[in-house]
Amino acid sequence: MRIRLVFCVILCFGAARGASPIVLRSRLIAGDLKGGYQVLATDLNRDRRPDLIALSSSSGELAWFENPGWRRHVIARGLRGLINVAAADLDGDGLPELAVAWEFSMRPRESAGLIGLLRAGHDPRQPWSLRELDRLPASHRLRFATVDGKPPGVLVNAPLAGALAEPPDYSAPVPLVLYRPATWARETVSEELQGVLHGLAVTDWNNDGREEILTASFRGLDLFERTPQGWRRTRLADGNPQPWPRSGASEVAVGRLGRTRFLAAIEPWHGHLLVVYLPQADSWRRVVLDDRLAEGHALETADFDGDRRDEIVAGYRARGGGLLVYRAQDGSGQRWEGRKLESGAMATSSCVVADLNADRRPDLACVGGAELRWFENLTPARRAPVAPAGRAPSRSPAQFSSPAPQADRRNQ
Ligand SMILES: [Ca+2]
Ligand SMILES: [Ca+2]
Ligand SMILES: [Ca+2]
Ligand SMILES: [Ca+2]
Repeated sequence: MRIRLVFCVILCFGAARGASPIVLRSRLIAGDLKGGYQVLATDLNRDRRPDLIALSSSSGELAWFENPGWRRHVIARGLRGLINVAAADLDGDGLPELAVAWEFSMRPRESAGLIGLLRAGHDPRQPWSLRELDRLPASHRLRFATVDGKPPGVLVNAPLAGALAEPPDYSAPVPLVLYRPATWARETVSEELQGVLHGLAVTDWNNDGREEILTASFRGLDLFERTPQGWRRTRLADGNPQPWPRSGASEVAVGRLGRTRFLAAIEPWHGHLLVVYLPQADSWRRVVLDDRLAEGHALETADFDGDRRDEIVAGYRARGGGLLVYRAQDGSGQRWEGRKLESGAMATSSCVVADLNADRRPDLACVGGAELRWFENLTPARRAPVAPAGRAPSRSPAQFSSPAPQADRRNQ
């Protein structure tokens, strides 16, 4: 299903059908990044307001921007092939430590895949100290996950592909590993995936208080759950039905429509499709929302208008780039309306949702190319639909809390 896109300087949709308009006002934080690749929200000055970390691949610079005012401080620079960062407060002092991956290459044989830990000194505005933890070729996505139910959890590392894999097919098993902060010894979660593993997300999938791992790869969407017998993999969906290497998925995110969970995906690798998966019996029904992304790379879900239905944010990098927000037209999730948020000016690589203006409602920040922007959520509060009898309401705007001091782990 191809959807019609409507351009707005300020995102304003829903007005035509009488719903509260969504207003996400774009504000430029930095316009001089070199290869802006990832944005992360976490509190780095202990004021309980999330600050923003921007990772620039071309310059190998990690900088943080102090909220509000967005004053810039360099954490580290000159990290060649810098590709990912994740935050967790490992020592409980209220200030996150940062795991980073650098020496990345799209050719795993040429990638040392360094993993390191950055710690602030007594002033986080000064450069941080870096300690190397591991080398695993093509290390690419890092997330902290409370797989045992206790913070700060473990560090999950998903390399892009196996050490001996060669483009364009990358036909080799790709490892999924983790490190426990006590020793940082590498543990294998799985070697069952193959090809390119591009998307990594963590979520408490089964509501047991422990986080599970979701991946998006040439094989599709997979769930990894820790059991007494070890890690168990479940294939949730095959992703794009085209042949390898156009198979599978590139990004994955979890959203909710009331109490109904859905999955959002960008397919295939760096793909042109935005897809949602809706639950049906024991499987997931695939609905293509848009086929006009160009190198889709950023994916987030958040309830911006407070109707207890998550919207989907998708960003792409090629053809000048773009950033879109999609809203479900009803609780079934079968019909969505998408609008452009940035009119092609931003080659979006990564977005993150966090309450950046301390009004207890989600805002958005995105990075790509030279730009880091935040989008202030100025949407009027919208009455949530009445939940069916016996069903508890999902998260409301008033319940939305900032991720400080822990990082917002979604879609880094
Ligand atoms: Ca702060
Ligand atoms: Ca700390
Ligand atoms: Ca909503
Ligand atoms: Ca807010």
